[in-house]
Amino acid sequence: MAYDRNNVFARILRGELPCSKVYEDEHTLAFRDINPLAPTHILVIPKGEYVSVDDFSQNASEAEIVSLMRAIGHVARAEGVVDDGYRILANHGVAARQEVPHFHIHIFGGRDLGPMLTRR
Ligand code: DGP
Repeated sequence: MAYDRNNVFARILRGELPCSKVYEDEHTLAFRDINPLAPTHILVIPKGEYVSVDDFSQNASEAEIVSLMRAIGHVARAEGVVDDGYRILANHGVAARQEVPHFHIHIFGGRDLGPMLTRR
């Protein structure tokens, strides 16, 4: 799947749309989800153009991958959710219902998050 330069996170990265930024470094940006599902709901994204985790894991540089993983830990610690626990999640593709086609990792915390998935 080709990268869509008009997706909302691309527009946030270009400064065309606002975001509530919580962390930024050379390769990574983290900001609050516009529709939070938990008291802490933050999205951590690479600044590079990657459609999803599949694209990122194949094509990102080691520096970009390290930056993203370090950012997750940094944000979780800064939010104070480490002791009580938090969850990270990345949706890829249709079955996972990925909505925004720019790779992002969700960080959820601040409450009991319940089971990982509900059974069907
Ligand atoms: P996913 O289903 O994993 O692609 O989740 C996309 C998330 O992106 C969803 O939780 C809502 C969030 N989101 C969508 N548009 C915006 C936006 O313009 N700003 C922010 N901060 N979050 C957004």
